[in-house]
Amino acid sequence: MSITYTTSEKTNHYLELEELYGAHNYHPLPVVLEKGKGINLWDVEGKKYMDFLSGYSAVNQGHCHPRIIKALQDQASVLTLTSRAFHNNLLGEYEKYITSYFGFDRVLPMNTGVEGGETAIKLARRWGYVKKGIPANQARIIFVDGNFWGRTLAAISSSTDPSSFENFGPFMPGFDLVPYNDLIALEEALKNPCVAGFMFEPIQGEAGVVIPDEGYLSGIRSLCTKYNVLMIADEIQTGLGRTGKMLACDHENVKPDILILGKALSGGTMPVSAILSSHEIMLTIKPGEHGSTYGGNPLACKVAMESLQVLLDEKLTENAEALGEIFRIALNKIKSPLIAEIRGKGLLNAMVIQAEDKDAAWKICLIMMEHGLLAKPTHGDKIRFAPPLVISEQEIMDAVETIQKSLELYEQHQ
Ligand code: IF1
Repeated sequence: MSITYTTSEKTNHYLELEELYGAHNYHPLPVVLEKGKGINLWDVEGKKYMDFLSGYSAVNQGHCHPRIIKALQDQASVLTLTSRAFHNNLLGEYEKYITSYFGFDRVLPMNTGVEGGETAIKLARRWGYVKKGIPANQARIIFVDGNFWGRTLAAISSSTDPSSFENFGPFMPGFDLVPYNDLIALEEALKNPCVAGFMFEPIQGEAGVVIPDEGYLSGIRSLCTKYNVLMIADEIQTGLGRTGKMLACDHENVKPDILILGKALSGGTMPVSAILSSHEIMLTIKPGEHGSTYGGNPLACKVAMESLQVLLDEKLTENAEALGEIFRIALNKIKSPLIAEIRGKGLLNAMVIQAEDKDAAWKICLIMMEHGLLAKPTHGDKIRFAPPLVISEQEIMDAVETIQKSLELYEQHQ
């Protein structure tokens, strides 16, 4: 079967430019977007879509949120970057704001999510040497199978996905893996006195929205405390309201030793990440020992404060929780042999597709695109549904109708 989608000359022009001049490190849907507002995107033909990817959860507050854009524009015309060679008038204010927002002592600002992860690992190693007493260069960090935390050499060194790491070696030493959702295996690994940290996603995103059993997060907390290992929660994708709590760790009321945030920290306007921790841990890094040209720049500080305040003022976490329930109930009512499973928390959801055709999920995404809904398959057979948290109940129901219709159309073509 071939799914036909029509791309006009205008769209083809943009596709061709990327085909000819860009690195081929992505395989996007053939849609060229030029405008966004709230949950909607528009392509260069003027066609309107519902965005069910949200820039991989960076646009929780909705595209071009007026308050975030205003903060960005206002600050952009006053001061954007000083470097950390000098102080700026917003860094301290932002540090106070974000630490009290999340209940941590201190913050270290970076830019991309993966830099947040790198920073967390450096900090855990440092803490391991100077506080836990791990012998020089022996520190180990434990990760879980199926983890995803970015594309740098360190990040791919912990990856179990060959498409992430193959032919990019040699890899970073000092990393170990345990199965996800397995506290017994974790305890075995933590017994090694050289372990400084355990880094994990409370819900695995890239792996296909994998939700651990209840008790996993609180189990991690107790084991990390028991073995004096830092609990490092990567909430870059799951944090900031996405799963129906401000942090996914809040589902089990646990507080990690190091919290990593990114993505929606800027509402999709610029790369802003941060790690939060205690005095004791954070102050093991001394002046000159870590940093970034753009980290903590005044523009990012302003935008991050506004992005966080919008989450609270518009009760987006509560909306994610309520509409996530409604969304999954409605999806579960769809009678389709193509659906193997629907799972998710809040507005981070996935539909697992079962079909002989291994490209079924991709083709269903193309049909949904034709009908005005943008979503992307992950790991072949899963479709992630993660709209901006500003979505309304009516829009959720419209989306479910489009999803249902698209599944039917795919079946009819078989
Ligand atoms: C790509 C998925 C999402 C992340 C977690 C750190 C980072 C990410 C939990 C790094 C990034 C992205 C990057 C994007 C695909 C993507 C993704 F499909 F892999 F699963 F979000 F859904 N920790 N996630 O999910 O953050 O450095 O990119 O700012 O194409 O690599 P970054």
